[in-house]
Amino acid sequence: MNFFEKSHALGGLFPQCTMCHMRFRFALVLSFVLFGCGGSSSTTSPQSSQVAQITIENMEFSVPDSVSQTDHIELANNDSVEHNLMFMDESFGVDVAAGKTVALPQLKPGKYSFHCHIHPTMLATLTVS
Ligand SMILES: [Cu+2]
Repeated sequence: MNFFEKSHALGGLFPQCTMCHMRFRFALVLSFVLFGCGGSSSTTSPQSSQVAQITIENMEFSVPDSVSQTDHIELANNDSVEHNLMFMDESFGVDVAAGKTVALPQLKPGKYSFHCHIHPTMLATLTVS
């Protein structure tokens, strides 16, 4: 496709015609604006939240180093016996059956010490930032 054919297809019969050029430029600007709008709407996506998992294996809690208050916190029991996670102040507690995973509520920043009330020697602390 040579220049004349390209101009003909995009703008009009006469590539030298200023009206054709203006129309072509207007179409370019219009499509840029439309694409621009589409792009900006996809960049305003909400903040992403991650999954932070506390695991239980061999009668021990394994806690992630840092958990954000926006994270979805899960408790996964990889043992073959039932466990539990209970805050030391007993404000929250949840049982987790063998091989199961349960969701925990989102937590405000702070340090949360907890234990398994079935096996009181299982102790851990979760830090939420
Ligand atoms: Cu336990």
